[in-house]
Amino acid sequence: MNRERLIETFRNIDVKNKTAVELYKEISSACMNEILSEKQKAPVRCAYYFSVEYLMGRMFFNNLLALGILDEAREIFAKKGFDLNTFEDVEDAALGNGGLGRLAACYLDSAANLGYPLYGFGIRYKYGLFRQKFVGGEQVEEADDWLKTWGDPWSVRRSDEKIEVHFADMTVTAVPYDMPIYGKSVNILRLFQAEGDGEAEKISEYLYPADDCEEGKLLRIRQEYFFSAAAVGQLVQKYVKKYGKNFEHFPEFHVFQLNDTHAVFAVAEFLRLLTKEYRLTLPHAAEIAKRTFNYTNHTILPEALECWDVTLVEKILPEIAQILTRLHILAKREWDTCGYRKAEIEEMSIVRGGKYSMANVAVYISGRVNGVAEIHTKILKERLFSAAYKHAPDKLLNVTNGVTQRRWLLLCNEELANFYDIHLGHGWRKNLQAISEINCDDEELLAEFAKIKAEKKRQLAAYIERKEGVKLLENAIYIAQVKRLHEYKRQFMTALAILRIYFDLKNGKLPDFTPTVFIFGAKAAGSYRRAKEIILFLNKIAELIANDEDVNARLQVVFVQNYDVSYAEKIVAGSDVSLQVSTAGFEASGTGNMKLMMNGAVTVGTMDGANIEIVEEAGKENNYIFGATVEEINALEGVYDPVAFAEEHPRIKRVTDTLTDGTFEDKDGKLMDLASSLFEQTYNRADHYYVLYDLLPLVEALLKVNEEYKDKTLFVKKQLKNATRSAFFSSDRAIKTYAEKIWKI
Ligand code: 26Q
Repeated sequence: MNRERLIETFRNIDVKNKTAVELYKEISSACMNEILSEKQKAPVRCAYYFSVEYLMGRMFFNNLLALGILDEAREIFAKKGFDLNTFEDVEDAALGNGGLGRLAACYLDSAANLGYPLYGFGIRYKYGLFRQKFVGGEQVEEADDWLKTWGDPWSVRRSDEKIEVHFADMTVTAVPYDMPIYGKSVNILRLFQAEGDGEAEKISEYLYPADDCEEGKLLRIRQEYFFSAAAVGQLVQKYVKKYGKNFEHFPEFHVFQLNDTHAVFAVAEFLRLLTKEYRLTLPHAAEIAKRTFNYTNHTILPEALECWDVTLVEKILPEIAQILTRLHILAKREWDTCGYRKAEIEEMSIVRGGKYSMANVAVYISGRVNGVAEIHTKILKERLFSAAYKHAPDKLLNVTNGVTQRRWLLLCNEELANFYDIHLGHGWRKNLQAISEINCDDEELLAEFAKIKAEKKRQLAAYIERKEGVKLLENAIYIAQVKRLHEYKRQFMTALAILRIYFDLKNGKLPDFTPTVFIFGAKAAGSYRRAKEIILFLNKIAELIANDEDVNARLQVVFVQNYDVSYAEKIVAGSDVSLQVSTAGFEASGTGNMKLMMNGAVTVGTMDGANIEIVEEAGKENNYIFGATVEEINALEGVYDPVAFAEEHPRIKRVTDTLTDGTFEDKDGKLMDLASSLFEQTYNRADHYYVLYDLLPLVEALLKVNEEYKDKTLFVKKQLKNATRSAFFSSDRAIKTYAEKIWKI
């Protein structure tokens, strides 16, 4: 890319009489021209990332940063009287639900920046993750028409590379849109759009807003097969053109990474092509697939493990169903000859109870299967995939997640980046590990860091005031819990903890309480009733506290609307404390925890997911760990009685009573339902996620934070320790691990 030429183009752009949208398109196109002019050596061996979600966020600032031209562009346009920050209104590319989709985006960023040939495949949804509004405290969803206003200047439509995908009842054209990912190498995210008659186009219309829960099966299967088949079809076609029909060498040039089971149909399509079109035997084709595919698991929640009815798949994809059933028989035969026990074979089977277990397909065919944090991988080995692990221990490995410091530090916290520049030079920008050399005992550095945090908090408060019309308390501790809304993430427990603190404040039990603001951001899947009730409950608590003169100068709750990547950028930079309070064993990793840490928030968290590794790096003494461990949770199973537990603990009962005693208006019984989730067997056991069990320990941890925060130097030191010990959680480290241990690229 020719920097001088791009700067010249910027200088020549006339800003007068142009709308922001016109300017956005013009500047973006100028950058795209440079990016696309880059000559790429075609690498021999490439990795391909198959993901049904990519939560890219806003591309503009990220791309200008990658081009090394962001500061200069700001200056050039400022001189012309145009503030580039205007583009903070550009909509996010929100083609993902949460962690798994954002992880894919971070990984693409890191691979390009490190020069690894990693290409992404996915779906170009017309509507991304819904936009969220609150009406009367309740979530209302609106379609995310993300292309409408600002368009998509960062992608190129490639009609010349379209490919047909066949279903029993329709044929769909998959048209690629290529989004270059600029770095040391220019990689590509290829998203397919479904075209054809009305029914066909529906396939790429909506992102499934279901996080960890099963719904809308038929369309979901169509989506998964649609992009998997398009991607595999193209790669196989290109290979045959170049190297002929001997597939022996296919795995030397291709390595596939399945981002959870959502693209497991790629396995079936690959086998279908090799057997039906190129006449290989199934065992032979499977042997080649085994050298090509790998699988990352992101969740152990049973309701999120994809199992598709055999009859359903047979109906729209008969050949694929046939392949999967034959694969089932082949795998069984293999396990039989290798002496697997009957129970093990049952556990690992591809067809189970009339359904295809997509995870079992993935585990059988993959060379490597990985979990996303140490504890999660351990659970995969001991529970979910124990039989596979016993017979092939090397198949399972851990790659702890990471986040890109380019978006989650350089872009969102320029002030902290400058601080590192001043004290370390620029080396840390290429090798994040260098930030650990900051001396956290140096009082001047602590004072500087404290100033930066204060500034980021001020910016966050201004942003929230603009977006929500709520003025945050000043000189308060900012505590953030931002993530998808789910029972296992226990926003509900935080709500009850806040009520506990509220009552203690009212009763005069906390005379020295430091003012505290709880900031929540979360979307609930549209069909997830209980998650929506938790949002309502939190909004009611926010209102109760805001209207109570006794406490509202010391305690505040704000639930921001439409939490997304861009909102996250503000919140992670402007928070003091990161809440990561999932029931131990349930959060595979978490990545928001890493983003907040990187920006110097201390963690109040359970020993779950990557929290464990976070406190290993930053020191337990610099964080606030509380609650039951996985072992303790396991021991409670069948013994724990939440009704008795609440009776024994009046401090708990007082707050759970608010759900039913008229503290809040509850005409339609939504809060009543929340109470039922704690005390009655519903679709889960009573208090399935041990909300009450960990509640008082959470309150204690929060009060400890509140106390320690008063000693500014002590607290800031903890924060700086966290920020400067976060290098391990860079996605650069994670991608290097994938490249070395799995992809061999
Ligand atoms: C399943 C069946 C049918 C329809 C949809 C789904 C479905 C959709 C989305 C299942 C799971 C998801 C998303 C899972 C996810 O985001 N998991 C998160 O992945 C992160 C990256 O590894 C982890 O950090 C989080 O801990 C994990 O929750």
